[in-house]
Amino acid sequence: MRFNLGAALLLLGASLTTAQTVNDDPLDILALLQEQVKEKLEEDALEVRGLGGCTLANVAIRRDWDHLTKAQRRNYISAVKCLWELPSVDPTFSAAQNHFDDFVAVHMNQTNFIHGTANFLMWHRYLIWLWEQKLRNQCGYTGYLPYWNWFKYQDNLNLSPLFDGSDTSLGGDGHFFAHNGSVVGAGRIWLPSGAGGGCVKSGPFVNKTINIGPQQPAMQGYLPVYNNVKTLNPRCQRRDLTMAASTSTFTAANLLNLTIGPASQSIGHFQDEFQGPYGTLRLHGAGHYAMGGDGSDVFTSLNDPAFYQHHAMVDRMYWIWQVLHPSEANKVNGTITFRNNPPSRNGTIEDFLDVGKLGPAIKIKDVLSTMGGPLCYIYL
Ligand SMILES: [Cu+2]
Repeated sequence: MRFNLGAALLLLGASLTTAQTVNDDPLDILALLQEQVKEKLEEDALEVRGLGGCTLANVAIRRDWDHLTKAQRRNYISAVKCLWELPSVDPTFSAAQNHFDDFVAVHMNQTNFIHGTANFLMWHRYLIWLWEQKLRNQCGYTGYLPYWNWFKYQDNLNLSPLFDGSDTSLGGDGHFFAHNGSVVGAGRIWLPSGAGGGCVKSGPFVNKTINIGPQQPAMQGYLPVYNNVKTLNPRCQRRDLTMAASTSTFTAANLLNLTIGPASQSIGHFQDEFQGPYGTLRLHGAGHYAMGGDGSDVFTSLNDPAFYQHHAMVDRMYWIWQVLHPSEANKVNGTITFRNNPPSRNGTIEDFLDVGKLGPAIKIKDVLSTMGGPLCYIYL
């Protein structure tokens, strides 16, 4: 990464002035960023924030999956299973067999209006918050949404407590399925196959049936059915843990660029770099393609339950960036269609986030702060 890291770090002052380099462990950099964020939040706490009475004393804390106890992981897993037992709430989703499927269907319907758009970060923030609320309010989950820390185990995801296939993971790799890798980055990047690609072999969801999609899986040989939310396609959930995506992308250079480097200078730069300029692979995409299989489908990646841990990490990066860049934190950039295709108007903070029957449509400006409006959480 060729940018002046020293200069970027000087701007931040305090705990990041000991210049980090692209050769450092990204976990160490993340710890310093987190420390910086904590200091800023404590300074800000002296001011009146938001209307919801959210303070550092009562804020919910979202944690690394690896830092949950096994009992907490089991609690989360059983709440996810509970969501499959709840009925679908939208009769127009005739393929949805349960409430888990509703989330897949809402995302599928919205795909072209929530990716490569002004609302990408906020729409996904709101969706995963609703997921967290449902797990807590309807399914007995007592914690908050755990995230997948991308910067650990990226060289061997099989060792990650999230993907190790144990009964306290979200399932392991898929059975071997011979295929010719994945095509990503607008068709310009080929990722070689991992050791999986078939049905998830082990873990708590091994007998789970998914019902919607696939529509556009990046994994070769996994044929889309070009369906919609009305086409029932019951099948197993597939995964192909793909270290070619995680090792190459979950790097110190990408982390620094996004949080304090050139890509951090404006919301436009930040979100474009996060999703990957046309024909590139960056952090958001890498999580999806590292999961492979169902998780690699831009329309229906929510069929992989680890979608929510991936997007919690996306949201954590957004949150870190917002706290560190307050002059840009409340802005949006871009239009309301996927990479402005077809051409459309600019998005604004007055735009509504449409999540169908999963929850009320609320305005972007109401989710810009994780401690104002209806939201009240931070990451640790
Ligand atoms: Cu999405």
